[in-house]
This record gives sequence, structure tokens and C-alpha cells, in this order.
Amino acid sequence: MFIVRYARADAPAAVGVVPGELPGPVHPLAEVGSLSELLTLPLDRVRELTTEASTRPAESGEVTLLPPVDGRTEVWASGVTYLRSRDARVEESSQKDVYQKVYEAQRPELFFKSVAWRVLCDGEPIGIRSDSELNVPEPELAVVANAAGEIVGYLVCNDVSSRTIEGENPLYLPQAKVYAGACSVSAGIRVAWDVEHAHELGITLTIERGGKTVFSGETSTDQMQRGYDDLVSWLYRGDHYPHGVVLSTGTGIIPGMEFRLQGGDDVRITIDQVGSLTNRVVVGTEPFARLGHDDAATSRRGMHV
Ligand code: DO4
Ligand code: MG
Repeated sequence: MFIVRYARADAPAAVGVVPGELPGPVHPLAEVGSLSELLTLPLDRVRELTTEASTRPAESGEVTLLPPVDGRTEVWASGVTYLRSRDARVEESSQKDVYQKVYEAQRPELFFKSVAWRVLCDGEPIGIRSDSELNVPEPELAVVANAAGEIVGYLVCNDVSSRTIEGENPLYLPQAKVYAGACSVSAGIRVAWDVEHAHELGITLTIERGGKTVFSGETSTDQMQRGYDDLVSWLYRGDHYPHGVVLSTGTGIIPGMEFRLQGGDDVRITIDQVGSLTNRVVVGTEPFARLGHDDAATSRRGMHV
């Protein structure tokens, strides 16, 4: 089962569940007005409400799936959780030492990634900065935790990043990670109780240019050297997240230094049991100027069901 946020014609965004695979019929979860409200609740209650919702009739008209992050829920990310990520940073950075140290340290690297209203969804464009030459998608499993820090479910996340900017100086990390179009997630939260062996999920990344594959790679979450609950607990040491949080768990696939993501590239990420995420790359801030001006989100080009 997936928990989704969706729009219908002339109606505000609503929360629902898709009992089977995505895209599929959406059953309304009318007890809550937003996903961030759902994430205020304990895991048992979320499970009860979503299971009940799945037995009710589905929406009859066409709906558009929206990014499953809203309100005051923030997106955070962790870094250098896979050996491949450590090695890639050491190669790109002028300050190699910091990446070696953080890979081995008890305290993980955690950074803020996005407010909810800037998050993009399956089918929407993602962005690269016009002042950065070397950019990559970062295919990552994200956990969705509630206010109590319990893992409610999982998303596919693309932590789109500038290697040029972070490589120049690690203090530029926020500019390399937080900019227009840098955060995209799959259209539905796969509920945690449906996912078997969450630490053994296959992840793939494919990048197509003009219909041809220019990069493909794969890994598994079994290559990650930290636990999901551990990452969440480090985040919750520093603050309260009353409307829950999305925490992306780091990338294990990074193309070589010669690879440059370009406008028009199609990036597709899949994670076993969790879903898929496809976005076309655009350059600069202009394509994202609409975000924040359409709060009802009905004009967004997400996935139609
Ligand atoms: O500081 C580096 C960021 C690392 C990252 O985003 C990752 O490993 O996924
Ligand atoms: Mg990352």
C-alpha cells in the first residue's frame, strides 16, 4: 500500500491510499487534511487509518498525484553513507579528509534539503544550476518518519547535486544541495509494514539522452553502512519534527567525474518494493518560478491516475 497526496479538478489537495501498485485507484483518507497532519500520529494509528481507508470506495474522477510532502514537513538528507559516495567525494573535493572522517565517524553527515513546497514529484522537471558545470542525480532511499521518529514508510528520492560547487569547498554544501529543482521524490509513500528486508533493496539509476542510455548503475541498500533508525535518531537529537520528516539516506551510485548531467536528460530511479521516479532535467531557476504560487497544487504536472 502507498500513501499519496492528490488533486482533483477544482478541489484542494487531499490524502489517500493506493492499495496496489502505483499508479492505481486512490481511496480517500478523509480523517486527515494533509500528510503532515497524518505524520503527527503514532505509527499504530497511521496503520489503522490507512488500512480502513483502503476498504472504502476509490475516487471516481481523474486525479493527479502530487509530491507526498506538505505543510511543515521538511526534507533532510544524509551523506557519505556508502563507500562509493565517500570515494567520489574524495576524488572531487579539494578537502578530501572531511569525507574520509565522516564515513567512519559515529555522527553522520545530515543536511537540510528542502521545504515541502519546493519538492518535485514523479513526472515533473528537476533542475541543475546554470553556474555549475558538473552535476549529478543522486538516487536514494528516503525514510518518512512521524513526529515520534517512527518510520512510517519509504520513498525514492533524487538528491540532485552540483559536484563543481561542493568540490570547490565543502562549506558550499548548501549551494550544491539546495536550489531550484534539486529535490524530487516518488509519488507515493510505500508503507513500512509492507516492505520486507528494507536493508536489502536493489536501487537502479538510468540516464537517457535523446533516447539513448548514457549512464546506468545499480547498488543495494545492503551497501549502506548506517541504519535507518540510527540516522533518524541523530536527526531527532537536535530538534522536534512535529509534522514528521523525510530523511534521504545517501547515494551509492555516482557516475564518474567525466559525466555531466545535461538539460533534456531523462533520469529514472527504481528501488525494489518502493517505486520509481522519472524526471527530465532543465537548467536554471526559471522553470521552477511557478512553485509557491499554486498552493492548491492543482496546476502541477504530476502523475495522472
Ligand atoms: O557531502 C556530501 C554529500 C553526500 C551525499 O549527498 C550522499 O552521499 O548522498
Ligand atoms: Mg546525496
